[in-house]
Amino acid sequence: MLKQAGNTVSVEKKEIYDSRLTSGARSGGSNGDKWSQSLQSVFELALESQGPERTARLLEKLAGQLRAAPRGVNTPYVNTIPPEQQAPFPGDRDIERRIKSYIRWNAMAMVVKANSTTNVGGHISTFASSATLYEVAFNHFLRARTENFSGDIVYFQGHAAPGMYARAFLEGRLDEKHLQNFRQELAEGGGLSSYPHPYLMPDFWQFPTVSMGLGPILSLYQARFNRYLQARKLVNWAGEPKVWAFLGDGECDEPETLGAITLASRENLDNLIWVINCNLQRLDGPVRGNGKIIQELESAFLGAGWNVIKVIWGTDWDDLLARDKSGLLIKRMEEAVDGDYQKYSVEPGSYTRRHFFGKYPELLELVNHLSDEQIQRLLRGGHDVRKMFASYKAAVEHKGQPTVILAKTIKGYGLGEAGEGRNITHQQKKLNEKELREFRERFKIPISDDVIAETPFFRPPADSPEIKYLLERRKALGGFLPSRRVAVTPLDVPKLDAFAEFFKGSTSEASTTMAFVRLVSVLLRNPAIGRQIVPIIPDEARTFGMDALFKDIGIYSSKGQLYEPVDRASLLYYHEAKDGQILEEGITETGSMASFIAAATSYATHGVPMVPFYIYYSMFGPQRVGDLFWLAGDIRAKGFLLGATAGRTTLNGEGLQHQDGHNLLHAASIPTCLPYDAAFAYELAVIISDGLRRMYAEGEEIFYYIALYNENYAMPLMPAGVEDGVLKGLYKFKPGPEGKKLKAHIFGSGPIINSALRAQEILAERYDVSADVWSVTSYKLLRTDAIRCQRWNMLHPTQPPKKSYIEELLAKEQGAFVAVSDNIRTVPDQIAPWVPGGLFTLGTDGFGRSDTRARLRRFFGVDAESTVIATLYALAEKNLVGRDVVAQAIKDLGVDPEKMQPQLI
Ligand SMILES: Cc1ncc(C[n+]2csc(CCOP(=O)(O)OP(=O)(O)O)c2C)c(N)n1
Ligand SMILES: [Mg+2]
Repeated sequence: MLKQAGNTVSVEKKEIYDSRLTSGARSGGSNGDKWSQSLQSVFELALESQGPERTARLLEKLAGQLRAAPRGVNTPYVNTIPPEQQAPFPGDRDIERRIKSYIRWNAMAMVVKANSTTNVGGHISTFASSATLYEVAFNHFLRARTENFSGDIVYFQGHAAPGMYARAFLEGRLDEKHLQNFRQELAEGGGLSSYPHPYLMPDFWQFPTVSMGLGPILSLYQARFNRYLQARKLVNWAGEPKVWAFLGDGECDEPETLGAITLASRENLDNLIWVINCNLQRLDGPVRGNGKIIQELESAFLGAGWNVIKVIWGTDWDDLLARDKSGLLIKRMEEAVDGDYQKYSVEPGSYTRRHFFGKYPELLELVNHLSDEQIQRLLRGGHDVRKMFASYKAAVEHKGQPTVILAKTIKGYGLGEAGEGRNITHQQKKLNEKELREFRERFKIPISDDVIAETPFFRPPADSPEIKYLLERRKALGGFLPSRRVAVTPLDVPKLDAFAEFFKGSTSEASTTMAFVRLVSVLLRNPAIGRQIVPIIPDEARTFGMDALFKDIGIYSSKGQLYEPVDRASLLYYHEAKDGQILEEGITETGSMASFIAAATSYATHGVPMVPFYIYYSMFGPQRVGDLFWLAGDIRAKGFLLGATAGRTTLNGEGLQHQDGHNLLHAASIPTCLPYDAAFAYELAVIISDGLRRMYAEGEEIFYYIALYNENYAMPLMPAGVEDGVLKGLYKFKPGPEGKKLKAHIFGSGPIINSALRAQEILAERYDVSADVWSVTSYKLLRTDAIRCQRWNMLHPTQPPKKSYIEELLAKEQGAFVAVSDNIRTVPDQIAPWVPGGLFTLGTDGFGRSDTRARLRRFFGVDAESTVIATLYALAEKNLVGRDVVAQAIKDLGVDPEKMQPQLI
């Protein structure tokens, strides 16, 4: 029975496949018609013999069974495009094969060479499996930027980088020296970066991809951002660029890869094409040894509403499938798991004959005419240029949905015993002479025996048919790829006086978040750059008081607003519009960050500078999606990141998971990021105004991280001449009173500067101490400047030493220095080595808790009283006051010396 049932299933699948062959209809074509005719006649018979009521009951019962029946979302394990619907391949297959073989060789040679003298690593087998996927795309589809066209956007799989370099070598864009120095970037003359890194190769790479999952999610949001630019008429493209992402099947394990795919179908992103190289292996072994990654991905993508094109079998299989009348071949294809297929790629043809075809005698007969050698060479779809061309063509022509191409390949294809299909192949970096000879023979590389051991690079002469063909193809497609070009007109950014209202101070209380929202509204109204502003929010606009912007500038929605919003009558209604300016991303920090990056690189990608302001819960910033923050540095992003509701004690009620006291440190670790911790509205205005100048007028490829807080207090008037200090990271905000016995200095940042200011009063009134209060806007910038000077001094020991900004500024200051921060102590400690006589730091180390700000600040020891005690203690440490004074202050100020430790370990 079971066997019969199995057969029935496979025969049905065979019928479906056959029907595709004959009618091409995905739904089953004529086969479907037969079924519908049969059901119709049974229905009519029932109606006639049983009457309408009983027929209705019978049908209801059947419908009930249908609802309960399990329904998968898979099509048979064969190519989606049947042979007769396949677009013919327009290229010269022989020349393209030779070009591809040379690229294969050079890609392998650069890794092998590098590892013959160094241990710098590299990957051979990823590109070996995807060479055809890339070559067909390069020769026929990927369009570069030209005067009239913005250029397709291509995310290359990071580990396939050697293949891209090897192609650029044939194109004459790179020379032997570059290839020789693969992964040796510090060698004389420079070298090639391991993976796509725009920071390291700014004229070549556009998009970093090697942290798995980031390329895919960036590509999704990039495709959507392209639509946003068009909807807002910020670009005027003759044709819409396609966004292509090449990724690995193992990479699909990353939540970033699959986690946002419904965005693409929801937004009808038919400008997006993913090519997943299903070589069935990842780093350690099979991706789904016990299952089928292609089928698993197919159901995920079909379920998510994508157009799915499977390219599983090469042309050789078409004949076998056509001749198999029993449906057994498809049944066998479906029975075998990926672990089996990997084994077939490693074993000789005789093994596949015995174990794959041999399971059913009919299948053995089907391949009787093939030698073992021919069986072994039966191509997988991803290695067949004709199949790949047809799938790409179908993808670029598909309307209304994004497309994913699932191409089956063999990892390490062509490496033979050196790694083809082997579990070790991902790490294979060396080939012995025998293996090199085999590789050469297989791909017919004209390299002689006497030099083969040196793995020389091979480039045919410039006038060879191969080079001419390759250059002609790229010319027809607009030029070379990958290629990064920055040709952008500077923006006419507002001068500082445009922000005058923020310098006046206010008696009414406000938070820095409120000041920021106000500042964005000012910028949005600016005639020169208002339209370039891109506010990005992950479902927190109301938290930050940004809902006021909804009505003014609208929330971007490709569908406009199809419903009457419930709050339509109110002033601040939820206003979605086709040309809306706000990107309201929903609850996805990853997606929001991907949007930020698309906007932040628009100056390079499209030559259209955009000014993103991405505001989010500070805790869910760098620590949540730190790898994307890091990537923002590599990709040379420009824009503003606003870590709102920062501060371990300032955001008080939300407790441990929300209270951020350390993301400034994460941000500080990114080389191109300027982290600022602003205390006052005018600081914010000075920082943002200068950021606009540096990034969009001067063209610096940097970005800003600004901590914003939600504590309300009166915003002071800007003291004269502090702009430079605000930008450099430190300035004296309020000197202590004259005529006191003792001198001290308190560094404060963000709202905690108010602890310093109250401590200043107490110290003066009760302890005869004049404490200057300084605002520290950026510990990182002070530190980097100091390190730069220190390093120069070390390397130029006999020359007059340079002094950093902080050293200059504090040189003449006397007394004790204390820092108080709503962040962990490591944040202020960054500058300790350059503070005269050392720095005593108060911070919020340990987990946060829910309570009032007052109690939290006492608990962590960052309130005014704790700051007074710390200042007296720092003075006592210098023997400037007696320890009894400190003991008395602890009593006077009511601080419990035995209170709980916030940080236990
Ligand atoms: C986020 C992240 N985790 C881990 C790695 C290490 N790593 C590099 S390649 C690789 C396997 C990739 O497999 P797959 O995506 O199938 O690509 P293939 O090389 O097979 O084409 C892993 C785990 C990485 N680069 N990024
Ligand atoms: Mg793989």
